[in-house]
Amino acid sequence: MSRESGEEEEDWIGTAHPSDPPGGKDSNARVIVHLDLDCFYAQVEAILDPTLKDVPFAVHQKQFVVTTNYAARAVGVPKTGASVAEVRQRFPSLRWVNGEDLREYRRFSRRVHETLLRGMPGCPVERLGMDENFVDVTALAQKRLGEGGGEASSADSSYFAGKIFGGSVLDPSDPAHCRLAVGSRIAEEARKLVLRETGLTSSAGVAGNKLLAKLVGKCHKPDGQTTLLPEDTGRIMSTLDGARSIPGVGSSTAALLSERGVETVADLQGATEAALRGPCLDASAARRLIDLSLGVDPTPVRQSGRPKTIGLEDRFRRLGGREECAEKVRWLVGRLAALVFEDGRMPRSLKVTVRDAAKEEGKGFHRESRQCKVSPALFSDLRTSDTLSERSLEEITAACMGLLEKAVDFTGRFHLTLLGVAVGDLLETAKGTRSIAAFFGGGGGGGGEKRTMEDHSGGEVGKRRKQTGSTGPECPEGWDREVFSSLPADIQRELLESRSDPPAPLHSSNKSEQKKRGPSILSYFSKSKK
Ligand code: TTP
Ligand code: MG
Repeated sequence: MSRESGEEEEDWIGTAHPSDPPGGKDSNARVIVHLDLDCFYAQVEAILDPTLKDVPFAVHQKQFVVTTNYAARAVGVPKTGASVAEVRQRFPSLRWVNGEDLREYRRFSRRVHETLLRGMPGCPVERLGMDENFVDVTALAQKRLGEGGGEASSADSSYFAGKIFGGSVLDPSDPAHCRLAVGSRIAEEARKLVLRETGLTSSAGVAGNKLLAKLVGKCHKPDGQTTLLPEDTGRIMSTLDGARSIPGVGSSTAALLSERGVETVADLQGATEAALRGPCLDASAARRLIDLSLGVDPTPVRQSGRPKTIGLEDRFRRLGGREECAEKVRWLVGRLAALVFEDGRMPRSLKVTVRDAAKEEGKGFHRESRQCKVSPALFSDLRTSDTLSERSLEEITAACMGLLEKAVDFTGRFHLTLLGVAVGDLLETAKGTRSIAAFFGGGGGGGGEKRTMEDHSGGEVGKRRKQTGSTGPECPEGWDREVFSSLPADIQRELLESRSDPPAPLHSSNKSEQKKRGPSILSYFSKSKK
């Protein structure tokens, strides 16, 4: 199954920010909405092919089911994870759609995020994976309460949009109840807006923090929403069993907890910071874990910016050997190229992630990453298309294999079940909004085509851009003339003024060498080995 990196269950443990309020001081004054799209990939597929509407079908990637629509779930088809062969055998008349091309999913995902941003001005919107968003609607709810939404304070439970967790009732004299009641109406408006703008239904949870909003949102799916009143926090937490069922506790954290004898949410609730502290788990992480098990989550909704890395990974039962790995890496790099082109920034580092089951042996998931600096010149093909030339593909694949060999001993015992490639250290191109294509191909004076995050036309991918020459200064000896001449004149001059540093190597994992050089813009001009 291939998913974009970062989509996988994340450990939230590390995401608390030093400036966040300390654990234990959860604020029930907040109103947080968690919005999750219903059977996301399946809904997108049914929009693209209306003959799928209301017909039971499954979306698969290779031999695994990644999601099924609700018509299929109603007849017992599992939601995700089952093998295609097994499901085919049990449900011979089920329709199938290949979900390996993620482009449309990403496009819809972006549109949903942008719709929420536009529709709820002043509310931070944080995107989590492809189909989830948190929205902090506290200020909006407060404003509405002050503006006549104060009607909530004289209303009954029917004022709530959707359901209230556990059938609890509104106490109109409780300000937290009134805020959440108004929040439930805002959540309903948000869901209607997303449906109108994108055609996608969603489900929502409304609560005083992110953790609780995410948990309660699962209660009425699809196309439903649920609000959690603060006094029901203990009740909802007691519905969880294994520690891993706490949103934010990923597989590695669960493995660390298990080493300390903590298996369930109840175990964690009864644990002390001192008992949890140890290798890979410091005091603040221990505190945070205990807080999460009690439904306490002070982390703010952070407005999502552009991702820090772009990557994708693929899973397998087993990868045979070096050659097979190289083939997979090559395939991943080819797909990564389209994402980089679409994003528009210039990568300056390359990362490979691997999961080696041979190193697990009861120690939980073993993921390892290796990374190195690269010259953006490696990706210069993407100035005109979303596809790398054979030579660039080979070079990037070779760089990835160099990294992979640092993590995997191909001469010894290994059992690879996951491979991922990603690029990072992404440099915004001129003026911050122009694509890599425009940067390289836009010509003198900065007149290249503009692409911004608002641009979500699927037709962008693969679109060719005109390349015009520059009338700027002469390209210095040893620099990539083609790249240099296609830059705006002001940037050419800037480069010439700062050219005391030698250009960086094409790709190097020598940290001291990189440190000396720093992320100089000159490093773009190291000549590729083509
Ligand atoms: P989910 O939100 O977990 O599932 P869903 O949206 O399909 O269904 P639900 O109505 O229960 O929310 O995941 C979002 C998408 O991510 C899903 O449509 C397909 C993809 N996905 C994978 O590719 N691999 C996986 O293992 C899972 C769980 C999801
Ligand atoms: Mg979903």
